[in-house]
Amino acid sequence: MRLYMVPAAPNPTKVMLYIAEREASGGALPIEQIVVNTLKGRHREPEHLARNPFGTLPVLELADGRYLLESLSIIRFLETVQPESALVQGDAATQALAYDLERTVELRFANFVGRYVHATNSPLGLPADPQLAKELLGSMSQALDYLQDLLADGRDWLGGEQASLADITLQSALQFARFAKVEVINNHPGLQAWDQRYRQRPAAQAVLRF
Ligand SMILES: N[C@@H](CCC(=O)N[C@@H](CS)C(=O)NCC(=O)O)C(=O)O
Repeated sequence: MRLYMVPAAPNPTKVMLYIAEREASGGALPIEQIVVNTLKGRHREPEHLARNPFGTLPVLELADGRYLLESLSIIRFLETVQPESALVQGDAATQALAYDLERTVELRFANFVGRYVHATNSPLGLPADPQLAKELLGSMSQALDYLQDLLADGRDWLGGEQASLADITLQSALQFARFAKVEVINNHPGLQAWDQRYRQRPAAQAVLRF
């Protein structure tokens, strides 16, 4: 299998951190990782569009040549195809809660961070939009309060004792903000502490560049 990705971009990082977490817990996944340089526009070239007509990353090429185009589907596939040491464990409700929390982080925070970065200090050179940036900061604040409240009982990770998909998605978004030198958790000391903790994990040390 091949993972087409680009370091520091949030959705590819989500899959890269997931793979590294699996490897750190002894579940090595045989996946070659290939960089598609978005800053040079390689994701818009025919070679990548043949894999994914939408031009986005990550893309996972399966052993039979088919492609998965969505980060969470890629993770779901890797959970299923090699279930020993899967990251999401437990009964149906526990597993559903893990995916639920990941979706909350993605849809109520990470999505806004991506747009906020491009509205303030876009790595792609997009024009700044201060009004939109202000609205996006407002949109992410409820999720930040919610995530910080989860940690208030002293747990290390968003879902409890074990780092989970939600932690991976949160860190992927925060790395993107650091990459663009944009601050999004400065009013949330509990999340800042979580951020320092997560970045010490072997998976984080192996994957994160910023
Ligand atoms: N929903 C997709 C989003 C993929 C996505 O938007 N990837 C970004 C990088 S984080 C990308 O490829 N952007 C380049 C573009 O849209 O042209 C996923 O979760 O994989």
